[in-house]
Amino acid sequence: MITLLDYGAGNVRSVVNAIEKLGGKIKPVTKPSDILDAEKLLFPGVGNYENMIRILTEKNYIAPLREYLKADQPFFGICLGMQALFEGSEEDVSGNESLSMFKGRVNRFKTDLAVPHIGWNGVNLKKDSPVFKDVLPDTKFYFVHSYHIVPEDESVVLTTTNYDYEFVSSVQQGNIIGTQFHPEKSGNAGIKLLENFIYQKDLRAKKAVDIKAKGLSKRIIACLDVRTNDQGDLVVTKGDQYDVRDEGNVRNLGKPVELAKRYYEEGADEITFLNITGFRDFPLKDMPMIKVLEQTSKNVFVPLTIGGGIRDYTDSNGKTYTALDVASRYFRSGADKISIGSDAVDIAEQYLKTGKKTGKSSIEEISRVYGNQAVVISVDPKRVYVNSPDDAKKHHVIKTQFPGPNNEAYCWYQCTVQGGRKTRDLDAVALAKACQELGAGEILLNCIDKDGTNSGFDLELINAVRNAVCIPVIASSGAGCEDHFFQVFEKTSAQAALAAGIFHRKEVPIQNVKNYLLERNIEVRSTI
Ligand code: 1PR
Repeated sequence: MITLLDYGAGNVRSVVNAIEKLGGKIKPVTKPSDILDAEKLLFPGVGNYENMIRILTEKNYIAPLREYLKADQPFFGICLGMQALFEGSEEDVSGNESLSMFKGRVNRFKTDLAVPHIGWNGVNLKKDSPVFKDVLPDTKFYFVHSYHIVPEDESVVLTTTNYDYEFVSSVQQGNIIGTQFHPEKSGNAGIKLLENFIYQKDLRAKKAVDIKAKGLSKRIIACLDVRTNDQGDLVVTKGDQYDVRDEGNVRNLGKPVELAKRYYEEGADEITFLNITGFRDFPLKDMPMIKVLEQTSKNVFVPLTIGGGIRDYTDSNGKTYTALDVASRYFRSGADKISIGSDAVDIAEQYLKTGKKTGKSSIEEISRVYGNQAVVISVDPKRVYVNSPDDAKKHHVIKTQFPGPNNEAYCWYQCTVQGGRKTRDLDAVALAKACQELGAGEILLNCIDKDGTNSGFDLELINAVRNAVCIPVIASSGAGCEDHFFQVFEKTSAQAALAAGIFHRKEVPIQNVKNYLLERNIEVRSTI
């Protein structure tokens, strides 16, 4: 019996699914005394530190948690659930009192590398802990965070991880364990860790060790564009430059839940669902997408992103739902990140016009509650060719190696909304920068000209956006063979590459992409 401390901010469904898959039973904490009654306590924390401490305080959980920890009862804190063990965080401007079990604080990454630190990274093991029993030394785990702990007492360090510098990625003292990474999102290795926590009788580490690991991987993401076809079935489809119809019919490349499971088993590092007609309908009415997430998260233990239709909405009865309501529903259904497309363009335009943050946009509200790392901006740009930068003075113009139809030597990338149906007077670089300032944590960078063409990623676009922001960029659109992934990682600093068509049509297995990259010394997570 595992007692689960869910304070209501974030995706705990994956943790629950993982425990249940392992044969464990979950008892949720509903009142302070449940904490003291726990045999083993699991505390997954996602989102914003200040928000977490505020809720723990309001619910009167701080005192019983301290008592439980002081008694050295089995405890597993994940991400914020581990950070809460320390004395406070830079993320908490109000300076609330934390659990203060361990001396030390939580600081923001100080690095020129992309923050949040998102992706699969190795852990250098410092203690021979039963929690790591049968977990291979060169395993990678999934991280997603902008802050890391800085313990004062080195003896609590269980693992460290390298991201520009070495930071502490997990701690253990007696039966109290905390990881910065997410075991519930770390595939088989993470599930093994949770299994050890559940079933090992004695969790205490026996001796010190010093096992070194490799660094952060480039991520390979499988993307599923989902919509209802003319027969009313929810299908995975794929467009040619966003046109998903073939001889008038919506292409049907499979069922979302089945395909997602297949990609997980084949080694995808993340899975993204895009509800491509979400801009038309209210997504909370579109229950199939919620079911897709719920069912997928039962068997898929890597991060799940969902996009399409995330915006404020007023229904026919005049009831208003905020984008935060929509996102919350998706997080509760198993999503780890939400992706905003059309609404981000409106928000950025408004922000660039007024120069003011309203605090009320979907980007700001969702990142405030769930953290920046949970907010992805999906950009759908098209090339606009010009003869000279003077022809598009307002925009970020680049000199292109691929001149336009009339031999134009320059281009800029025009943002579109509603799946490329409407264009706006805003360029992709300006959009990405504005969204980063408003609190977005990652950019999913599509390119309509390249999408579905199998001709390779638009490296010029990726470099332009990547050089303008410090949040991670996912390169998307155009992958046609293994070498295109190598090119994108060799010639740009994109942190991840996403593909759809080649995976759906089984033209290139995910593992072939990874092998190809490994042979060329690009760090990726190997799943064999
Ligand atoms: O605007 O917030 O409702 O979100 C709608 C979302 O749906 C956006 O993320 C937008 O990119 C996406 N979308 C809308 N229409 C289409 C379409 O194809 N007709 N799909 C669409 C965009 C982009 C990728 C694609 C990759 C890789 N698809 O997911 O699958 O580019 O493709 P490839 O490897 O086959 O080249 P909102």
